[in-house]
Amino acid sequence: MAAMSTLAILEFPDPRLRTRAAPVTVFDAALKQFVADMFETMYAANGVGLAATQVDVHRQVLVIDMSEGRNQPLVLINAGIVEKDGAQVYQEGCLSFPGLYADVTRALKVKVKAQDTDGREFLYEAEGPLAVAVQHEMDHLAGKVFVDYLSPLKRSMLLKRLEKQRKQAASA
Ligand code: GNR
Ligand code: NI
Repeated sequence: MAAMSTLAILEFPDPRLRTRAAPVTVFDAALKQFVADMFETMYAANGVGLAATQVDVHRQVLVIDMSEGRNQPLVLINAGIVEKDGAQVYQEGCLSFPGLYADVTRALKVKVKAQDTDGREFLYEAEGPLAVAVQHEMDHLAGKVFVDYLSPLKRSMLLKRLEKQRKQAASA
């Protein structure tokens, strides 16, 4: 395989984060290379997940690794939720909103149908934090971001904080 590289991550309010990803139809070496680059990018940024949308590739590819050892990579291609159950509140962050965190309510358990990099279909069940990550990444592929779930007041407070942090970073 060609050398891996890190990809640039789009940050809010980049309008490209609102793009809906199209299904993957070709399961070739270029797809495997892209998935490797997504993992490289996610690990370099200390993220637990990454959606292709965030690196400006509008195909239904997401990667997750929530393990302590950063050694349990999960890739879901063309993922669709087939079942969800319960509810949980979890404090979320996002690589496209550096430094921002907010509580979001999502399903506690999800069952998804997805494909691997060879196009083989499988079912994947997640619960708790892993289920949060799956839903967060699937949202990105639909052009949705976690602050969309907040009340207008909370969202505007959070986005003002992001602006302030950016100004401080720019003048430091
Ligand atoms: O790195 C990330 N951490 C995180 C924490 C709580 C809930 C969701 C996430 S996903 C995020 C990486 C990211 O932005 N993925 O899209
Ligand atoms: Ni995110």
